[in-house]
Amino acid sequence: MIKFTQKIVVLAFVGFSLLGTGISGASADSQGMHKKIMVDDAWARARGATAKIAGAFMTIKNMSAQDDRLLSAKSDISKRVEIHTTKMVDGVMKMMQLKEGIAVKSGAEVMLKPGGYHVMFLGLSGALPEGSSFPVTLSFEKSGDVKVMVSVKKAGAMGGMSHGKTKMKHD
Ligand SMILES: [Cu+2]
Repeated sequence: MIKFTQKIVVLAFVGFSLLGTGISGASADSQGMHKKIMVDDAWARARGATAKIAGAFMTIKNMSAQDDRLLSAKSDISKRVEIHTTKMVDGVMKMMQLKEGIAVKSGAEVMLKPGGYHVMFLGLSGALPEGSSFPVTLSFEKSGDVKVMVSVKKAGAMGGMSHGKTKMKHD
C-alpha cells in the first residue's frame, strides 16, 4: 500500500514536469514572442483617411529575470510614434507623452488600453480600415526591438475615450 502511494507521487511529479515543458514550448511559437518580452492582443481603432492620429493598445509581458522598459516605437503608418498615458485633469481626459517610457518589471504584465497607456501615431499617412493590420516595432531598454502586428478593429471598439473627438496638444 505504501509502495503504491509512492508510485502515484512519482507519476504526478513527472506529469507536472512534462506540463511545464509543454507550456514554455508553446509560448515560444506564439505571435509577438521575443526571448524575453511577449506582446498580446495588439489592436487599434479604425480610422478614416482624414484622421491625423490613432492609438494602439496591447498587453506587454516581461518573461525575463530583469526589469525592462518600453522606450519608444516605430511604424510606417505615421510621421511620429510616441508612448502616451491618459490622465483625467479637472474632468477632462488629457494625453501626455511619457519620455521615460513605460516600466515593465520582471514577471509583470502591463496593459495598454483606452483611457490609459497607449502607443500614439501622429501624422497618419492614410486610413486604417477595419480588418487590416500593420507592423509596429517596440524598442525596449534591455530586450531591444520587438516587432508586433496591430489588428485594426471598428471605431467603437472597447469603449473608453476616442482620440479623434478629443482635442489634444502635443509638444
Ligand atoms: Cu495619445
